[in-house]
Amino acid sequence: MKKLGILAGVAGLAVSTMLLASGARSADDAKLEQLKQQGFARVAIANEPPYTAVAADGKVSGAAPDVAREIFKRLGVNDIVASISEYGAMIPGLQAGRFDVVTAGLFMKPERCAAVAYSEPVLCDAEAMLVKKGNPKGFKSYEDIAKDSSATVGAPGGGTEEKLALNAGVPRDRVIVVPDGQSGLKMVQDGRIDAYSLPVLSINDLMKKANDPNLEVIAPVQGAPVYCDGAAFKKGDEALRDAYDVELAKLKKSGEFAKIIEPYGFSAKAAMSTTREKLCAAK
Ligand code: 6CS
Repeated sequence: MKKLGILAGVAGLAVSTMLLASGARSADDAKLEQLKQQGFARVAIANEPPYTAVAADGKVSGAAPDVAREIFKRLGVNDIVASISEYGAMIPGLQAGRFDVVTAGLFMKPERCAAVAYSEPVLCDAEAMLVKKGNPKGFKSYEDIAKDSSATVGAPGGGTEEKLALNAGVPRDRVIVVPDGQSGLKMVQDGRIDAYSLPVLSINDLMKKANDPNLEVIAPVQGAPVYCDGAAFKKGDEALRDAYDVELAKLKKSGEFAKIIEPYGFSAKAAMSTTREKLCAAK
């Protein structure tokens, strides 16, 4: 048995030596080393301003990618390359290795926390609904929509608002999956849905750009929690997540975190006043 132990020790030493030679401090850092070699981190986004945005020339911005770009730069990963994904496809895509991390405003909830390795909180927001001017059906909550058998609400597929509406008792056939903000806006304007639900800052961004006096924002949606996202890493990449968190904490402490997210309308204080542990435990 002693001989086996010596052999295992020698093999382990060989692996560590190879990794140390490559600059990794441990086998766990292999993912970070791989991203450094790759020269970029592949991030999943939704193109939902001000969380995430892709300009006509392909430039990626938004509070979540901007924080990620800065942190990866400090980790020695020079850039990020973004892919647009539906919220409901982000975690499966991460688990399948299509992305290295989700930086999209993917809100922390227990079921998601069980599926990915979240960073500490980054972007926090309440929920909102876009309705016709005057709020003709008097919506204040998802329960109000559930109670009105003629009412329909649009929301992102696999998104938090879809789940909130279903959990509030809105039947499946009255919760309409909407692919993106522009479609949701148009569907409300055309009367094809009675309400379109996204986080407050996303709805406000749509409203501002639409400049349509026949629309109204209901915010916050009564009874809906304030959520916060984090960067979501694949289970098994906790060492990369931990390295990300070290740099995120430095950004928060130095005030640079606020400088990045607050011009988009987000509150640094809100993200700094809670933790992944609390958000992942929230009912
Ligand atoms: O985390 C989510 O599911 C939600 N987050 C954002 C930023 N927009 C909509 C989405 O449903």
